[in-house]
Amino acid sequence: MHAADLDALHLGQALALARHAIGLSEPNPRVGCVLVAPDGRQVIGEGFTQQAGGPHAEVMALRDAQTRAQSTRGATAYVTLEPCAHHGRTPPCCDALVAAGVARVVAAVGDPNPLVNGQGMARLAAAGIRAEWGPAELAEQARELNIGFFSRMQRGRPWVRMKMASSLDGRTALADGRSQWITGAAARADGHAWRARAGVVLCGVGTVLADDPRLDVREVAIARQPLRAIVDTRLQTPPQARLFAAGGSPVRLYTASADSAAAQALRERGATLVPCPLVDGRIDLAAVLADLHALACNELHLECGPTLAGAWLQGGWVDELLLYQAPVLLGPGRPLAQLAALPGLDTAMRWRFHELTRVGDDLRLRLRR
Ligand code: AOF
Ligand code: ZN
Repeated sequence: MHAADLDALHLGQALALARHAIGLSEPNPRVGCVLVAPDGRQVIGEGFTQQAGGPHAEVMALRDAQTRAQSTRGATAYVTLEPCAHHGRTPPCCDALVAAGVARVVAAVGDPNPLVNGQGMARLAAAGIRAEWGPAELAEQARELNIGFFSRMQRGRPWVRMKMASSLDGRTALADGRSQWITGAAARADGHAWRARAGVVLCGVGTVLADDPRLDVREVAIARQPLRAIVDTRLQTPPQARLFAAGGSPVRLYTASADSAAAQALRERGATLVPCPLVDGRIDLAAVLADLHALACNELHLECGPTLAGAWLQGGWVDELLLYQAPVLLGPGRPLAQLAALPGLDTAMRWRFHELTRVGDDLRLRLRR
């Protein structure tokens, strides 16, 4: 095998490791690291990012090499993100790689964190390490895996993914609101896996009143539950809602009326109330995103009814649609989103298919602008 193929192979292995950090490392990026002996072939250490505040991928891989009694002198480190050069909650990975005598580092993509951003590679080079970038297609995959982290660092807001489930004719429920179940069990479990990777799962008070959801992750094993958030302009969330059942993750309520008796009752149930400005009588979604950014949310997972879904869409805030479509026709029923009538087709909000997969008997469509 040629050296370039070996690089692609090992960086690919590092990327596979990085996927193990999904639902674990947030708000830190999902990063994987593979250490390879000077012969360029033997893998001597593997690691991926742990819980925030815990060790980064490189440190885990170096520890793994130690456990396997392998020398890291002259080794190559394949990392899916430029190693950090800053003192955050943990010391710089660059320093750990230098101290371990690593001769070469191949990174998939630069760290968009302004505290790192190029300085990691520069610091490695200054220490005499050959610091190189891997192949372009792996850069794209490493970036894609951390699309929320890149969004937070580069755009100052979370990546907004809206989950929906509909019939073939685009209905999310019968006219009377009944919606259990349009899609099958496999699609519902898949939806939970997407919840699990989010920093925050959000719905509107309409959904709370109609479905009394828990908004937690149940169908898949996870290391941490995402935060939960409700957009509730007039504070109609009942204090008895299942959201507040013991043992759940924190709940944030975005509201215009944070000082009423209702507010006090909800605070007593453990909710955090976030007063927000109104735009045309509705919570300003830009303020919601700003609050979630301040909480270091990388990926925001929306599961809204048609009114709130329409507001997110018409505000232009939705980066990705995650649409499960069941092979069923419902006739009259509720639409995916309440949208204003168009003056003509040329003004329609157009999406492109990003990924299409069959999940059980349903289709999973991922779309982006
Ligand atoms: C790496 N390897 O595996 C990850 C990195 O507060 P800290 O110390 O955990 O630092 C968090 C920052 O470190 C994070 O914002 C990102 O820039 C970088 N993440 N870096 O070298 C890793 N997860
Ligand atoms: Zn690091």
